[in-house]
Amino acid sequence: MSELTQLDSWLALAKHYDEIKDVHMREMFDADANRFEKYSLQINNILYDYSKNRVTDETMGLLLQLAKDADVASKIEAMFNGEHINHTEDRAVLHTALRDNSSESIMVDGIDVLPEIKAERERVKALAEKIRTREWRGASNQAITDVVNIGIGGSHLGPLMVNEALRPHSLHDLNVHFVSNIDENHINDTLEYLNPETTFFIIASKTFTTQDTMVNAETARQWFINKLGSEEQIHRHFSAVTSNVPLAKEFGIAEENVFKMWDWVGGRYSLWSAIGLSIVIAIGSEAFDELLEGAHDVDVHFQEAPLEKNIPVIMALLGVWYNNFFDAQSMAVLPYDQHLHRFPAYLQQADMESNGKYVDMQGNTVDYTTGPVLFGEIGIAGQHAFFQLLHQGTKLVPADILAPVYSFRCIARHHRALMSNVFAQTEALMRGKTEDEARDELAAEGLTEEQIENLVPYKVFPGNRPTSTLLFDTLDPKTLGAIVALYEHKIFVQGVVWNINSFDQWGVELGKQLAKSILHELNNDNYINTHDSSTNGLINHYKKRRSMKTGTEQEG
Ligand code: G6Q
Repeated sequence: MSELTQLDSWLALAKHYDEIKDVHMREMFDADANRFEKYSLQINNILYDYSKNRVTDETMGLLLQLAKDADVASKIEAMFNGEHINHTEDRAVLHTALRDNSSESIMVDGIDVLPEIKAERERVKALAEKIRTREWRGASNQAITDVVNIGIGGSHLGPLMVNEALRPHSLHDLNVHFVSNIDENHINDTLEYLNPETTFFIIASKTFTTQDTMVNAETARQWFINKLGSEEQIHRHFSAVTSNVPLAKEFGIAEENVFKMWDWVGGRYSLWSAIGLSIVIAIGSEAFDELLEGAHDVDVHFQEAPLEKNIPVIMALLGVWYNNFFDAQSMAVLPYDQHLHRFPAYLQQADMESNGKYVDMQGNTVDYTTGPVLFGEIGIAGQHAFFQLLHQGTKLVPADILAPVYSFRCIARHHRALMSNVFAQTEALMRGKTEDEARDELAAEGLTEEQIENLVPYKVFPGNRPTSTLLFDTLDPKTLGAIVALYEHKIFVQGVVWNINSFDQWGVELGKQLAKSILHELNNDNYINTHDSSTNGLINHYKKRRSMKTGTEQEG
């Protein structure tokens, strides 16, 4: 049995769960007029309301005791101190250093990394500003109108999410595109309308060996050369962000256009590094600094706030409460700000790649569940799609709701209607609708007794479905930086409680390995029998159908 499940606080939580599992949040709100004041916290202009969760003072006390027993405070210190907490890759985890403008030095393996971080950031800003101000000239002395970021996973989702989120803060006559899929449609659809003379590519790859990115990068390079008839101008149109500088140079990218990242920055935590080049080009250096500043404010809060007032810690503990005691398998992230439409996808990687693990820090199989299945969508869209299951399904799906007090243009008619939905959903999920309430409503509509009895079961909402709400003034760069950092640290704290390494990702390797060997098998039309019957069958069917199309397939 694991140490975790033997902790007094864990055992006490299990007992407490039995006592509280049938208590309705309606009763909790009725019993305590100060529930909102008690269970809400604020950082900068972000209000975190967690009062609509199935917790009491006793629950919170036990969860905080669990955090203490799991040594959360010293683990936080270890991360910020540059200890090699990513033990399977023997690396420090210091994305926080990338947004730290106040420390005098940050040591990693005996070296102060701050000067290098700052120098690299200045290089990124210098290039970005040249492109933004049109000083940077492309092949025929034209200014850049389109930037294409080629990357995948952590080298894609963060910059994409931020670029979408900060769209109102971006230059409107400079388009930023993202290509990640090795499916040729992605790059072809993107390049189709672009002019090579005004297009600038960023090859974003920490390793510079990722198949998807390298195949797309090569296609982009060929497209550029074919269109312009020579390789000469590549240095004006291609840049790279990587920790593998030699490979980027070998690809043909001029050294002055290669930006460095470090092994202590994990891919899914890298948007703060030069991987954010596309962000700086879009929103400019000052706004990028604000993004970093917002994240840094949260870093300071995370290090200094006592556990009971520490927002990422509370977010994490609530997740543990539902995951491990209520046996909730999933969690929903529901932004009500259109510009956060890629936030659920971004967070899905951040959370599921970090905490989707069954082996603990000592190499043992855990005997408790870890990271939830995270999904989400713009809240309003979700309301007309999967919210049915949230309200009346058989599964408990705790949800985070994110919403702005005012939107960018602030058209009151739109925004008030939007916000009425935010407040209504959290209330509906919490309160539900009782049988009596449903009956009264149907009676008021003039239905007969018989009609009412037939319909009532379907009109009841059990409620007691937890939501936490992040209500922020508006989605400016600083606020976005803070929101992202809150989630990064939440994920880390959960990893600490579950005693897993949130910073490696061995689970993505097996598929990659097999794809490599299968790729060789696809290079000819011979039928194969080296796999299980399903995989053989699928591959052979593909080869048969493909050969019927011979002549249309192109090598390249
Ligand atoms: C993130 C993962 C993974 C990685 C991609 C791209 O934490 O490590 O998503 O970011 O596989 O890797 P490269 O940047 O090396 O191409």
